[in-house]
Amino acid sequence: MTSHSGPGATRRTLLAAGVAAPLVSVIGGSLTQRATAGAPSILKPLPADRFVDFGTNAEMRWDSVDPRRFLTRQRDLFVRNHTATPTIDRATYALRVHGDGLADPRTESEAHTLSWRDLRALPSTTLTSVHECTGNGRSLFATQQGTPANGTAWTLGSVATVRWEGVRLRTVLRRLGLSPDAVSVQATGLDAPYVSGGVDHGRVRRPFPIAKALDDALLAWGADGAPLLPDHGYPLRLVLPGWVGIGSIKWLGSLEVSRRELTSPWNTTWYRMTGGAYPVDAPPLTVNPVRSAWELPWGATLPAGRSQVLTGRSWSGLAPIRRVDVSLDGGRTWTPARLEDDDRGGHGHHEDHRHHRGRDRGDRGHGWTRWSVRWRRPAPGTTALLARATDRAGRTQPLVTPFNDNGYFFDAVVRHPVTVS
Ligand SMILES: Nc1nc2c(c(=O)[nH]1)N[C@H]1C(S)=C(S)[C@@H](COP(=O)(O)O)O[C@H]1N2
Ligand SMILES: [Mo]
Repeated sequence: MTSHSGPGATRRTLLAAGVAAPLVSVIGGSLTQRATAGAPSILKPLPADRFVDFGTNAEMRWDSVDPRRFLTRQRDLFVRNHTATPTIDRATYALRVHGDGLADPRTESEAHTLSWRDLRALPSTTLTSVHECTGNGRSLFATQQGTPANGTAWTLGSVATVRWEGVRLRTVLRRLGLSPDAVSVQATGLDAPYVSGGVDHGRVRRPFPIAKALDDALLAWGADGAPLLPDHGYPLRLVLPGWVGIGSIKWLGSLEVSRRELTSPWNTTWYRMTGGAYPVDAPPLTVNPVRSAWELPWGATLPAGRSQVLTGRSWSGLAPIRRVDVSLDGGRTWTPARLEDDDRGGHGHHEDHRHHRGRDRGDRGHGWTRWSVRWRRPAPGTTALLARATDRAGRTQPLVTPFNDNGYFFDAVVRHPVTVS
């Protein structure tokens, strides 16, 4: 980065040099909360042919997915809001970074502030990742296993594959200067404090290990070649590829870097396994499991006696998908599906070289894998379609997911009902 005059030049210069004098904190004037009664939590259109609207959350309808399109467009992306989408002005926005895990420790009031221009002056990269809510598939605990769980009754539509654009978090941390003793980073959103059951839990925030920060964490300002939509974190969100969606904090306001383990209710109370057969000290959830979905309406009607191609997708937070087995007769017989995407599980990595600079080649991540199967002249009747995926790390979908109170990680093979007539 070079030093030049104009707003933000001082911070850029300091970032480049890896040293920084205390900067006066400027934030707060940039944020307008939509606190008005009746104001929508989600701002983008949610047409009924593409979304199931749960109020503060909305899931993508799998029957609206175009089998020819690999990436999910932002307009089609599910929304999960604990609060309501805030309106943030990029001109006065700043990301604050503080904590004793910095080489030059900073208290909260002494935080480094990075303006939009500071951030955009950093080397940009692209990264394709599976973006998924921890509770995806939750309603199947009730409908398939007879044990209802607490929370939004998603079917399988709180998942996407997104090609994000932004700057690696490690780039930012290294330029600011990191202590070798740093162990934990806490990301906090600028949306309103989360109030539930009369308790104010403070702003949505979740800590994650420094190893993830230095591996593939991204500060994203765009997706599919456009700025983030307000509902998806404008102007800046964190992306923790492959990890539970709650880790990818939207409307990112601050990062605390610490020499001790940080906590928040989002890793001590929620987003860990409770109830069922789980121990009381089950660890916070991190990497998403393996799951699959058919690109069909739930209870679809399909034509009898006609040969037809059925499509779907499988994904894993850990690794690309290696194989997918499908059953067209409720699980009696199985056949391998034909995989449409290459073994990196994505097409994004050879689409775009414009953003690649220096040693960062971009797109180390992976997306989901599309697949298809030909159904030859099915006989009339009702049956269930099943898909069972295995990822390159060797993880396979189970037939039953052990119950937990909040319905996280439903990864069992789903029985998708269809009628042939
Ligand atoms: N600030 C903030 N970040 C957040 C949330 C939130 O409510 N507030 N929800 C989280 C959850 S639970 C998920 S699954 C993802 C959803 O991201 P999306 O709405 O862009 O799809 O954002 C995460 N980041
Ligand atoms: Mo989530």
